[in-house]
Amino acid sequence: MNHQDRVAIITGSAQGIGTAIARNMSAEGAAVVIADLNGEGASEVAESLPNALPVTVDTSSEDQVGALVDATIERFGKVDVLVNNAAIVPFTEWDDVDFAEWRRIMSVNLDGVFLTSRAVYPHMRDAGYGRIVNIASNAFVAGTPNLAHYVASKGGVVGFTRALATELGRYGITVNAVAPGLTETEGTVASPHAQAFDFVQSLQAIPRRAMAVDIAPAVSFLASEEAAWVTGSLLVVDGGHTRH
Ligand code: NAD
Ligand code: 4PL
Repeated sequence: MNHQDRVAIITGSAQGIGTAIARNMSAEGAAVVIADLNGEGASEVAESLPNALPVTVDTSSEDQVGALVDATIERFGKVDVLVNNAAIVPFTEWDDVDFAEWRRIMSVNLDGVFLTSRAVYPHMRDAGYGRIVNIASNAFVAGTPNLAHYVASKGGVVGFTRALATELGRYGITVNAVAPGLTETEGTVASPHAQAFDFVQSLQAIPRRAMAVDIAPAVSFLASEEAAWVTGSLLVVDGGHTRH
């Protein structure tokens, strides 16, 4: 896709799927903001790309999200694209999730999506143009085990995607979601999810392990000018695991 002269904020882009999205959109011409809790990792990714700004941010903090958008406007003058990728990917039996853990997942995975969307909105509205792409999960479709709080947070993301699409269509702003399946990233290989790759692969139509680069092109499409007539949708990118 063509992202020349576009400015994109990608949250959680210091590693994993977020980095793959940022690299892909950068290669297609976008100026990218590498926004992550891990500031050191964000700087490393940004240094490897042309026209990239690293920002240290906790997306569950309203103040820090405000500062992220201010820094983007100061450096690049606008924000065309917001990719809400930052999330915590837990692995916990549902009845071992205490309320503090439930809230922690919700605050990053769902509150964070609200806060960043709310903060970029006035800029996109005034420009009459915007693309918001939220990273959900096929675990929302499948009800995958050991992820109940995470699945609930991603269900919230899909619902918010639909509602926000309704609210923002009149301003030239589209809002869509991408649902990856189990994908090899720094996060999943370091977690109990690493044990599930072979089993999940046996459920997919395409029998190989998903990599972060497999997810990025779907995001790039929904973030493009050409995707203007697609809004409120959920694009499942999982090698045919759920066939949704
Ligand atoms: P990861 O854990 O490898 O990387 C996540 C990144 O987000 C890290 O750089 C981390 O520092 C950052 N982050 C976490 N909390 C943050 C916060 N509060 N503020 C800012 N940054 C924060 O994750 P991943 O596997 O690349 O997953 C990326 C996205 O894809 C997530 O939304 C995840 O739910 C989704 N997803 C992943 C898989 C998978 O199997 N990897 C499957 C479906 C959906
Ligand atoms: C099928 O989003 O969708 C494990 C970990 N397995 O985070 C996910 C599946 C995981 C998933 C996910």
